[in-house]
Parts: sequence; structure tokens; C-alpha cells
Amino acid sequence: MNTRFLLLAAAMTAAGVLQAQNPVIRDQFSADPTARVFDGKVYIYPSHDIPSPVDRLKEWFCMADYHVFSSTSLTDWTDHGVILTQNEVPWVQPDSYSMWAPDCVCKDGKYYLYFPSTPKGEGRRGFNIGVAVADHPEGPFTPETEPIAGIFGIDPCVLIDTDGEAYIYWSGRGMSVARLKPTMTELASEPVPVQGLPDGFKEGPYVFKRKDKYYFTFPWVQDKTETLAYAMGDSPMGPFTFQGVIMDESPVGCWTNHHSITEYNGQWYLFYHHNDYSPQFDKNRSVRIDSLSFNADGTIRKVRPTLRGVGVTPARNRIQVDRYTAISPYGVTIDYLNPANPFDGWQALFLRADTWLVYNSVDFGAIPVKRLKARVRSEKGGEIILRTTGDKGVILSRLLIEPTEQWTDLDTDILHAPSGVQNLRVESVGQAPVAIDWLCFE
Ligand code: FUB
Repeated sequence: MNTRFLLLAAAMTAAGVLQAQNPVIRDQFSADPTARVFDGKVYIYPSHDIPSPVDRLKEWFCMADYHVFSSTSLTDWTDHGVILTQNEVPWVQPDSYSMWAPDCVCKDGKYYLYFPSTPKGEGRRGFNIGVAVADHPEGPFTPETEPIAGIFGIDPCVLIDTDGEAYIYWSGRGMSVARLKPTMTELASEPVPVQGLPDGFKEGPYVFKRKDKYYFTFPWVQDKTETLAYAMGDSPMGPFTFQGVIMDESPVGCWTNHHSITEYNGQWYLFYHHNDYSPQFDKNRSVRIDSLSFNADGTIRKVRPTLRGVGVTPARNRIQVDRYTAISPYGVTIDYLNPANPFDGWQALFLRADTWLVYNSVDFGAIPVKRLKARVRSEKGGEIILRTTGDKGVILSRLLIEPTEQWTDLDTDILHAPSGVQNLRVESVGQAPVAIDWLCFE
């Protein structure tokens, strides 16, 4: 490893850089992601789920503060730390642990963080929505002393239209919308119900504009758990016309879904959540990202949730092949490395010969790689072939795995060094089970 690489690695660690496919935030729970582009970077403002320190919330949502994360690659996320915490907000009931789904927008150089929480004081119940203001997207944010008058609900979303007018949407007994005053901290109109949405439980509104159309998107219980759905309209206040589902309900795991939709460098992305790191308790969730696209008529194509997520993985990073793009229909399973601590990550288990997975978009750059490193385990020994996909796919390396019960770091020759961005196919050719934690080229 050369000195430049070591310095870069040290700088990344100091800044709290997280490397990721899905989920993208890998050292804490994160949910309800609102993604915004400020100054050429994507910022995620999520809820911060925690296991509850108080008995009354042991089986419910529990959030004490907000972090913000930023990225230009969408794979490496910098955690800027805590930007607002419950007990520094004058109107929030202390230790109510109800800092639910936030949003953040920029107007005239100021950043406005909108967040729901439980108000303190006699006769105050349910949720209000407050604002905290900053000069930078990563704060520090200073909370207003009182919540926004006239709003009772959760899941704020603010749209600043192309003419500069701002609108706030929220959920709670249906979906509501009102204009915001130029101060961004007060309503300029009476709240009105959003028209044109289907029956059934709805929350988490996220509204954006594309080519003069307004997209009102929302989690919606069509059957058992939340799908992500949308309606379109010609005005930010509606009425909207229901269009359908963007993401189906998850077959396992998480009752909620909550999202935002953002364009970055010409590509649209869906930010959403799933309980990847908390399989037994779906109130501890994690943010994911997948690509999103539109049909020619402006309708949204359905998004299939993936583990691979988005972005290009440098070949010299650890490639977590368990975050696959495609997998053989039988004989490969994905398991936690350590079920007692899901944050340790996952492994891919090839149960027998002729099983495979594909991991897309690995960047080999222009300088040929010389070695393949891998962390593997196989009690009876095995063999893995690594190749690029497609007509011109070639074998890059063969990993011969000696029988052992321990995880082993292998270091093997490269047979062929590709350049540029390639899709990798990892194939087991031995009869006995083989586990792979990660691969990495040097
Ligand atoms: O995170 C708490 C709540 O769960 C949000 O407000 C809802 O949208 C759901 O995601």
C-alpha cells in the first residue's frame, strides 16, 4: 500500500466516511430519508432510529436526534454528526424520543430543517412540526422556540416551486398542504386536504416537480404493509390524479416504507428504507437507494428494491458480493456474518457447484490490477472462478480454497487484468459449500 493511499484512507476514516451498497448507512439505524442536492452534493436527512432506552417505547419508534450525511458518489457517505437533538428544542417534550421523519430545504442561502415531534405543555398532544435554521446544510441548526402554528401532524415535506413560492405538506388524519410565508417558518394559508388520493392509510408525503408536472408521492397501504405510490397534478396544491405504485410492499420484514425522489447528475434516485440490520424489529430501519426512471409520458417506472443499490465500486475497495445484482435461482444464500450483530455485515454462501452471483459496476481504472484478495471459508475446500460478464467476459482469477473452519484471507494471482467499469460474475465450481465475505483487487 503506498503512502498516498494510506493518507487517503486515514482522511476518510477521520471524516467518518461510510462505504456502502444497500443499506448505505452502515454504522447506525436510519429511516425516512429525505435526500436533497445542495452545492453539488447529495445530503440525506433521515430519522435516527435507536433501540429505546425507555420502557414505554420498547416496541415503538424511538428517535432522539438527527444526523445528516453527504456524498458525491452515492456509495461513500460522510456522517456530519448530530445536527439537532430533542432536548435542545424549546417546544419539544424532553425525552419524548419522537424526532420523526424530517425534511430540509434551502432558501436564500439559509437551510430550513422541518421536523415533527411531541410538544410539551398542558393540553398539547400528538405531533407538531417545527423548524430549525442553519447557514450550512450540515448545520449547526438553531431551532425556533415554537412549532409552526396551524400544523398538527407528522412527516413534513417542503416544495419550493420554480417561482419561489414555498408549500408544506404533511400527514396526520389524511394529507394536508398549505403555503409557507417567505420567512419559511409560518403558514401563509389555511391547511387544506390534498385531493385525488386513493383510500387507505397514507403518510410520508414527498412532492417534487419535473417538466411542469407536480408529483405527490406517498407510502400507502394497499394491502398489508406500505407500498410507495404516487399521483400527478398541474398545481402544487393539487388536485392530483392517482397513478399507481412506485415500489411494491416488501414481502418480508418492514411494515413502513418512507422515501424521497431526487435527481443528481442527470439520474433520478429513490431513497427509501428497510429493516436490513434489524430483522426481528421493524422500527429499527436502514436507508437504501435505487435508481428510478420515467416513461415518456412522465409516469414513473416501478422500482425493484436491490441489495446492490447504486454507484460504482472501486475494484481496490472491498467488494461485498453479498450485495449482488443477480443471483442463481438456487444454491446461493445470503446470511449475516454474525447474527448477534447484523452491523458486522453479510456473507454469500455458495452451497454447491454451478452456483453464481453477479455484482455490477466495479471500476478497475486504467492501471492493471495484479492480485486478488478474498476473505473466504470452506470446511471441505472449494474453488471459485471470477470472471467479467458479457460476450467479451474473461476469467480474472481462480480461488483455490483449502479446507478450514476459519475465515481465511487469500491472496491469488490475476490471470487477466481488465480496465474500466466491469460487471463481475462469481461462480462456485466445487461441490462443497463456500462462503465469501468480500473480494478486493490490488
Ligand atoms: O419514522 C416514524 C414514522 O414511520 C414516519 O413518520 C412514518 O412515515 C413511518 O416511516
